[in-house]
Parts: sequence; C-alpha cells; structure tokens
Amino acid sequence: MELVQEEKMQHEIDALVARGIEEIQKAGSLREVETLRVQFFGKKGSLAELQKTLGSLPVEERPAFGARMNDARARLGEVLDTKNADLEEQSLNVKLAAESIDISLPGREQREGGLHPVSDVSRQIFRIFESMGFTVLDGPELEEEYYNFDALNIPVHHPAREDQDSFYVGEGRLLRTQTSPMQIRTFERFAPPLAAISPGKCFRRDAVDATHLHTFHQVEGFLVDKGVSMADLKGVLTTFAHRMFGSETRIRFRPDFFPFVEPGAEVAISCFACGGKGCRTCKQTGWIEIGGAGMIHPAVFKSVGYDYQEWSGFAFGMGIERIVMKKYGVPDIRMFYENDMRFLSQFH
Ligand code: FA5
Repeated sequence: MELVQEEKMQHEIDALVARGIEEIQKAGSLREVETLRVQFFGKKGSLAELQKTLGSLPVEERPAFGARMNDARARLGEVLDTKNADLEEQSLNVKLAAESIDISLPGREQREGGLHPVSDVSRQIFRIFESMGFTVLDGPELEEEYYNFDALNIPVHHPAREDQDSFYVGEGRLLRTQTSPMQIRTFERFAPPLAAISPGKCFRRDAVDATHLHTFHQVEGFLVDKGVSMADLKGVLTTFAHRMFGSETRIRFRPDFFPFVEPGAEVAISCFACGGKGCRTCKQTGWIEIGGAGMIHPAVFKSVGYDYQEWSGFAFGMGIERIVMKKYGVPDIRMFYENDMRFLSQFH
C-alpha cells in the first residue's frame, strides 16, 4: 500500500517535470518562458499545488517527498534558465546580423554644404553697410497696398499697380513688388535721424529671362537726417561699389523716375569685366545698372508725419541677384535657382 502511494507520488512529480520540460522547450520567446516560470514556480503554480499533497502523506515519507520535489524544482529551474539564455542569445544574434557593419567598405563622403551665392553676397552687403552705420531691418513679404504703393506716392492709376505686374492676394494685400515699403514701415516706427538697409524677397509677374525672375531679392537703403544731399547718396553708394566690386569701380547716376524720390536716378557701375571700355557683359556700354535711388520725396515724409522742412534723406534699391551676377560674371539669373550642384559648388 505504502509502495503504491510512493510510486504514484513519484509518477506525478515525473509527469509534471516531463510536461514542464516539453512546454519550456516549445517556448518561442522570453515572454513565454517567463509565463511558464510563473505557471510552475508561482504561488499558485503547479509545483505549489503538488507540494500541498505533502500534508496527506505519512510523516516518515515526507522527507523523501520533499527531496524529490526539490529535484523537480532544480530540474525545471535549470531548463527554464537554459531556455532563457538560448533565446537571449538568439535575439542578440538576430540584432547583430541586422546591424552588422562591414568595416572593409570605404566610408561615405560627408559633403560639406555652403552658403548659396545670393545669401553669401547678402551678408557681404550687410557688413559693408553696417560698417557705415546702417542698421539691418527685416520686413514682411506679404504687404499691404498702402505700404507698397499709396504711401510711396504711387497713385492708383500708376501702371506698377496693375494686375499683370503684381501678385494680389485680396483684401488690399499683395506680395511686395519692391523693398521700398520698408521705408514707410521704418519711418512710422522710428523718429529721425536714422539709417537702415532692408533686404528681402520681392515678387513681380515679370516674364522670366536671363535677367528677370518672378521672385528675386532686393536691398533697400535709406538715411534721414538734417541737410542730407545727393552727394551723401553718391558717397555711400561709391563706398559700397568699391568694397563690393573693387576700388577702381566708378559709379554713374542718370536721371530716372520713381514716384517716391525727387530727384530720382538710375545707378550704374563701371563694368568690372572690361573696366568701362565696352564688352559682352555690359552690352558694349561700359556700364552696368544695379538699381534706383534718389532724394526721398516730400510726399513720403508727409505720409509718415516727418517735417520735410526739417528733415531730408536719400533712398536706394538694388537687385541682389544682379549684384551677384556682376560680381562673379554669372551670365543667366535663372542659374541661381536651378539647384545644379555643378554651378552652386563653384561658390564654396
Ligand atoms: C525699384 O524697385 C525701386 N524700389 C528702387 C528704388 C528704391 C528707387 C529707392 C529709388 C529709391 P526697379 O524696379 O528698377 O526699382 O528695381 C530695382 C532693381 O531690382 C533693378 O535694378 C534690378 O536689379 C532688380 N529687379 C527688378 N526686377 C527684377 C526681376 N524681375 N528679376 C530680378 N531682379 C529684378
């Protein structure tokens, strides 16, 4: 009778161990192994359940039962640990295979970027004017008609306001066609004397060709003080031209019309390519136009509440892409925005 019970008990323990080993071997993930560990070793696990039968055994058989249970625990624990280690190694191998680096391959070249020529020359422009005491101001690209035209003494019937020249977005606003509205915005905010430049994008519905884009950059400059004259304007622009294009560069003013200046001038520099003799770059004229300029019109001062009897000033506006073209001999303005690395990397 005793023997039968002992055998039955031994059989149950062996069956539990066998079942445990089979299940553990089948486990496909570390999580499954952990679940099995709880199933067997947990407070309410299979081993704990079997342990409860201890109470039903005669006292003298209890030590032998305890020893067998310990063996079963040790065996299952060992199988669980081995499986755990195997799975950990497997997942590490998968990871290593996926992340393997072939150190015999040549490295990938890290190409260093550089400033776009228009940004680079813009910074040179800032430095030159800052050294003459001008502040750099930023202005909105989406502008009100009032600032782009009315306050600049450009009346409603002026051709520059026509739909075919400008990008209107409704509600009296448009993409600014020039940086000149920054004169008004600045005069409204600050009292004279002042000197500032304001660079940025401008937009016009111009037909795109070798010297025109629909989106281009201008830099506006203006100075207001007492007793300012055309001579000051010419001095400032000559200094700029010398620093930007070389000290042999000459500057030429010819009468031109802009409603917000009086007198107004077209500003040209002597051709840097031929020194003024005439060549392909300057279309045989010896001169290259870079922008417009003039003495600020009393109507502009009136619109911002400056006393035009007391204050006088000059303003100029230049195309930045055109300056870069002149400086580096770029034959076509469209090249700046075609993103051709063979062209752009020449400036780095
Ligand atoms: C003006 O825009 C005036 N606001 C300049 C000015 C400022 C005059 C202050 C007096 C006082 P204009 O339309 O000429 O003027 O343009 C000035 C410069 O911008 C041109 O000389 C040219 O260099 C550049 N520019 C004009 N249109 C384009 C275009 N479609 N693509 C590239 N550059 C352009």
